Amino acid sequence: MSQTPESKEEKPAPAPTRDLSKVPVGQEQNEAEAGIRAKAIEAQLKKALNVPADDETEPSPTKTHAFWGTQPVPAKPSEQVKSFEEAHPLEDVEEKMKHIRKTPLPLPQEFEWFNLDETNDEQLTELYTLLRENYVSDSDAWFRFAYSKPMLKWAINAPGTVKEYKCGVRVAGTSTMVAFISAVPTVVAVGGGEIKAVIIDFLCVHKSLREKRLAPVLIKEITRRVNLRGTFQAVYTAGTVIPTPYTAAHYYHRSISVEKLLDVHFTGIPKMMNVPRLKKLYRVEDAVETPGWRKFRGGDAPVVREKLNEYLRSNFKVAQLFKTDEDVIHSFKPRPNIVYSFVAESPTKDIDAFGSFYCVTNECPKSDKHPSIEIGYIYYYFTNGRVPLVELIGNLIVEAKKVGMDVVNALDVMKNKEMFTELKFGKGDGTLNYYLFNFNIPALQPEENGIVLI
Ligand code: MYA
Repeated sequence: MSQTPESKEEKPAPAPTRDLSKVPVGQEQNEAEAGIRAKAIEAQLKKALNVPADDETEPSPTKTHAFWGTQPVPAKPSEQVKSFEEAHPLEDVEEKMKHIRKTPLPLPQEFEWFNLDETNDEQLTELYTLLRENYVSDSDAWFRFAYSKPMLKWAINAPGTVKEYKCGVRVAGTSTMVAFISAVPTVVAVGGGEIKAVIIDFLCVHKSLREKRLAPVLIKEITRRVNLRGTFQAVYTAGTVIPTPYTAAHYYHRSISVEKLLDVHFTGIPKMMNVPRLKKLYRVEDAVETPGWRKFRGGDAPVVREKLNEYLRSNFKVAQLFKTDEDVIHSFKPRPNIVYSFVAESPTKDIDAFGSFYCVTNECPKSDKHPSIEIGYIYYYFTNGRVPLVELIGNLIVEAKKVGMDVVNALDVMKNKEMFTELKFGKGDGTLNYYLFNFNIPALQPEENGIVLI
């Protein structure tokens, strides 16, 4: 089956990505509440970071990235190596070890560091609220991510993570959280080798504290904490372009709840189309027909781990690896409204294919018809060929509809491009940049990238 001209014409409305660069930065009412002395704080943050205060700064072309210019990342694309044989860390670990600061970076006196305890509901609610009100939305504010509390708990609590990796900043002596960054340990296959790394996620600064150089303090502090535990590389994604992405992936969207997506302006009606025709186009089967298709179970972990790692290693130049069964169970054991995973078993009980998606609610503050839409994101998968990729992802769309997803999103990473046309995914306008910290690798095409972050 090929994509119809009508669906090609469909132009999805801006979908949420991690790009916050377009969102207005406000000095809002909470500023007064938090008792923020903006200018003084900015100066103190700059001092903590060793960034000169404005009045001390000489205009200079190198100021473009006052922070990133000091970090172990390629400053620009021309500094990226050209082949994996040349791939290398940018900082010498032994040298670095000698200079790791033992105490947290100083914060302005109004604020203090704290390690978020996600088992404490009050603290989890603080994180949920911070992110809901200050994390990522699209440029027109039609959509904003609202990671649920159970989703956050799952995402920041991968095996091997430690309390210092859930790094919060709050107003001193209160529970008011104003910033956050998290790390979870992982292993990344790079070229033929592997590196121990952390995934950095959920960097967020309250809107009232934006552009005061707090983000670099958070990044330096999490780097310090991760270094102290003997890890010197990280992987992360952002909508924003900073020095220097190793690839840039694009979002594709597969409509399920056609009318709802139109109502909230997630999609529009393409020329020569009407609602009944769109509904017919995007109709989804009620059940999966692949023989042996069933939910992933904990007992599948050893086989899924082995086959998934092999698939990721052999098909992509950079990929996340799952080193233990515990990692696989944590990442893929089905959890309602968080993550769903399935396998296709052969008659001889071999696992021939595996697929998963995770769920994020997107609130629609401007819609008077629907408060939110549910988005399923294609996550990790493998198939040995008995179940073609189109069938595997098609099955995930059926499962996504069964659990109430309104749309399925996928990046053009892994082999996803091979199924977009047949499964009627349309290109959105979101771009997600991928980065490695302290490891210089060549620039890649998105389809050479085997990493999907939450
Ligand atoms: S991506 C999601 C990021 N979060 C959001 O988009 C949520 C909404 N936005 C905000 O909360 C703020 O705008 C943020 C910036 C916090 C993003 N990644 O404090 P500032 C640089 C890295 O004055 P603010 C995710 O979670 C910017 O270029 N750097 O700015 C992965 C400038 O540096 P330079 C960023 O707007 C995060 C400096 O910050 C980002 O108030 C991976 C300005 O600081 C960004 N997304 O706050 C983090 N946006 O002058 C890196 C701006 O040099 C991890 N900047 O251009 C690195 C690995 C660390 C661990 C290593 C272990 C070994």
